[in-house]
Amino acid sequence: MKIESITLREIQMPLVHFFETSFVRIYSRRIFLVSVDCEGVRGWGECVAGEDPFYSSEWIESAWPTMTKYLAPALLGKVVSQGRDAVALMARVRGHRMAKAALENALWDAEARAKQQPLWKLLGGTRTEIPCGVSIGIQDSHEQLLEKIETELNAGYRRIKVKCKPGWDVEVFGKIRDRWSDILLSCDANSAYTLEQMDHLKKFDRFNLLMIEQPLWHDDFYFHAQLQKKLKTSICLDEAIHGARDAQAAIELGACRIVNIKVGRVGGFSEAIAVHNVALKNGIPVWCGGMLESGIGRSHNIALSTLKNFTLPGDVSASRRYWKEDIIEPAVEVSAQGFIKVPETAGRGFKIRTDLIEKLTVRKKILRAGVSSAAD
Ligand code: OSB
Ligand code: MG
Repeated sequence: MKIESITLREIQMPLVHFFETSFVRIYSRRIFLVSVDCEGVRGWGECVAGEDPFYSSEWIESAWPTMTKYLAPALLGKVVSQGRDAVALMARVRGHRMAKAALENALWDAEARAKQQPLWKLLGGTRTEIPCGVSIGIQDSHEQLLEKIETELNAGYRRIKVKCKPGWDVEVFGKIRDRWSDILLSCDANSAYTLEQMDHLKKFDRFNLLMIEQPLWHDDFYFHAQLQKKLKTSICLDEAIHGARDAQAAIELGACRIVNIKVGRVGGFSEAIAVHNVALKNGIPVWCGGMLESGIGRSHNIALSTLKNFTLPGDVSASRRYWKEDIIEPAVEVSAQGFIKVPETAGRGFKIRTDLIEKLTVRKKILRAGVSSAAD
């Protein structure tokens, strides 16, 4: 596949309901899409960087120029036989994993199309349906949160994860457990606590949580390992795991018993598979995290979730929970039993709604092999 051109776009999509974590509340997503054209085959990828550098140092305004100035030029004009080849071509750039992932994944998407194979098979997946959970943000009131949980349980979701922070934690868990004593329940702190709050964090053990996700600093394993020794509840790392070596180090240190894999956070499908394999070898279950993706990133998350060690329900849920209209067809749907059926068709398995994307586009740049472009 010769990489002839790369198109970058920003589309803006309002969320059906605001999403609040311990670090920000957002009402709308600025979504960064890339498409790569390789001799008549087009692959799509989504850069999951946020609106602000709050979840990670990467954000949409760092990803865009990194892509135009370094990553796209490293790929344009090159001939690759598989998506995986993008990794070496972009290796000179340090970090910027979400930007790299968008391009690498777009090439896997193209490769699957070119080989007339489902993307998930190309990734080495085996599952025909994937179990789904939901991530529920911090709400304006406890009542509003309980109502949301009820709606999602009625829709069939198999695990409820609630965002938490000091002041929105044990009281909330208590109210949830009073009403639903035996559902699979977990929490995600997005680094809202420090080790000084050890005694407080120990209270989480009363609620039979499946896990507590990234309670401490975003870049730490060492102190998570100290905390894990004192907690009955399993720690799951999200922010701190940037690749397979991190996963191995964290697991060997005892910093977590579960790993959240986000393909953007680790830099693309190749590294996501490597993290999955390290966890599998060490008997650590994984699940697929989400970044409020449009249908393109969502379809890639579905494909990734078909790998063997994705044994826990992920944060991959129906399009309608986020968007009035998704940019893929059909939209992602979840069965009444809480599963997404994995598409059997070649490629990502969902069609792109090109007209809708065009309508939502607020910024677009086409980069071609052999044509140098001024940075913007
Ligand atoms: O920590 O998992 C997280 C969204 C944005 C940033 C970080 C996180 C999240 C989510 C949303 O929890 C999961 C989803 O896409 O539904
Ligand atoms: Mg998380």
